[in-house]
Amino acid sequence: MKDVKKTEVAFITQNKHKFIEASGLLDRLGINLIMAPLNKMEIQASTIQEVATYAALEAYEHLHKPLIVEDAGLFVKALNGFPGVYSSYAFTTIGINGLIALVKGKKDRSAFFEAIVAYFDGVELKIFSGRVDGFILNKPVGKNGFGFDPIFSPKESFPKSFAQMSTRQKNKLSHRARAFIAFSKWYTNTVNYT
Ligand code: ITT
Repeated sequence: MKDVKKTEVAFITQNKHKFIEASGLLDRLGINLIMAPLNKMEIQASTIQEVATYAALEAYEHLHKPLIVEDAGLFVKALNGFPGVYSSYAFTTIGINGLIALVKGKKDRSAFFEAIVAYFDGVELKIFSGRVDGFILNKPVGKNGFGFDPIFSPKESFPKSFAQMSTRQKNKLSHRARAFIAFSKWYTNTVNYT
């Protein structure tokens, strides 16, 4: 018999858009994600892997339950990967228009989003990643999503931006969906439901 409680995993995030994207996806895969809006400890580090790992271990000290932390960033080739690990800070300071200004005149508009999902249950620490390649648009388009969605177009759907997609459409391509799908494959194969 399935123990339903064992399929519950807390998602430490204050970003409801991230939660909606991830929970919609995992729900269909049989995992019940619960939003836990704890203040995620974000260390200064040079990679999103380090940020997510540290935050997951730290969050467990407060929650004592299986949990996920996800850290994501937008990496722009012409800016040597900026904003990358500083994406949240860049979004709240220079914002979308500031990023457009930085890439103005650059021939190479390629960029990628990467998401790291860090799972920790007190014993096992597992890291999963997902990436989507695309381009920075000249101007914001679309009203859906969050963050840099209006200026990022995945190469599979160019020139449509993430902000012109429904959550379901974004989940077919996004860095977050890819990282969470990798997590769900491992989780459903590994965690003992009996
Ligand atoms: P939590 O730490 O509470 O989970 P956050 O919004 O701070 O939420 P991140 O640190 O993972 O999330 O993300 C850093 C920034 O990168 C985020 O604020 C957005 O501006 C941007 N970002 C991440 N994923 C994105 C996506 O799917 N679409 C657009 N922008 C995204």
